[in-house]
Amino acid sequence: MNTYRRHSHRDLLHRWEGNPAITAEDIPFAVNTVFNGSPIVTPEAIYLLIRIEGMRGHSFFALARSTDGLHFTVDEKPAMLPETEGFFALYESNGIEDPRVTFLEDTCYIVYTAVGDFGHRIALAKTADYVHYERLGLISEPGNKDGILFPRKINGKYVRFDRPIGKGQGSIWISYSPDLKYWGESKVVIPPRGGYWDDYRVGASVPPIETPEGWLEIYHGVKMTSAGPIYRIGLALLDLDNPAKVIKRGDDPILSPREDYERIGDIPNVCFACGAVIGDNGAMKIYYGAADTSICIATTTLEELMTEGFGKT
Ligand code: BMA
Repeated sequence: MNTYRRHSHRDLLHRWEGNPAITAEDIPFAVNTVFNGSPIVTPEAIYLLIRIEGMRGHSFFALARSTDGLHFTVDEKPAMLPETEGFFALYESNGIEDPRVTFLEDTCYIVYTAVGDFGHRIALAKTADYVHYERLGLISEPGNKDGILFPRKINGKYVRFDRPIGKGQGSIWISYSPDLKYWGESKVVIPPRGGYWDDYRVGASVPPIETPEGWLEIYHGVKMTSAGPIYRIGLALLDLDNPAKVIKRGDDPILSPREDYERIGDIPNVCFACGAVIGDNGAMKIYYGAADTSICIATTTLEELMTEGFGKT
């Protein structure tokens, strides 16, 4: 049993009182919803690369700008639209979703989900100015999403998490690459747990955070109920040299849908993180999509996650 008692007496994370931080009303053009944003931290600003679902139903990305990581202004024009010509067009015909940003060897990479008539694929892009995005490749076949790059090579190889679907179930897998193009040595790392809050599907949410004790992965877990899925946020700690090895996993979620903005929306009962910002003192802001309808912020510290997020066991 975890020992923490917060806000609702049930969540470790602290919801920002200004939630929801970004809604469709904050987008300077007509959109259906905005959710699932990933932060880009530079010396000048904290940007959020956000997923917007347009009126037609296809998603794309826009850049939101901030100086405090809390109050954002969204650019007048989208930052990255689904490709309509060339190789990517066929695989992005239904949109691009859920960007996850990782700085790796001084390059800002974005792993996102390309959605086409053949299904969901993981794609890789990079940006130098956060306004222009260069596609590097589609790095999985269909049936895969929640791709995330580790922020450094491990044992000389690039490392990623992803979430292929097998037998209807979704587990977090790891793969390795010499060049960010060809991936292999794939194996399952974090499967769903029978009967738990994450018993149906799990996926990596926030790019792994390096701590002295291991890679901290903030992931999402789905429980399927008779009223539909519930998306919650939880923790796992992985070995620094061998991130395929789970050191421990929190028994309880650290954030569950409880507020109206998490309960009510296009997809109810969703807290779905895509990134976090960590200050020098370990203060954290976790950005999460709420009910696939807005972007919200939850705060904590690295110490709080490490000392209380895994319970007593
Ligand atoms: C996941 C992704 C997310 C979405 C979530 C909840 O599978 O598609 O984009 O926020 O479902 O609907």
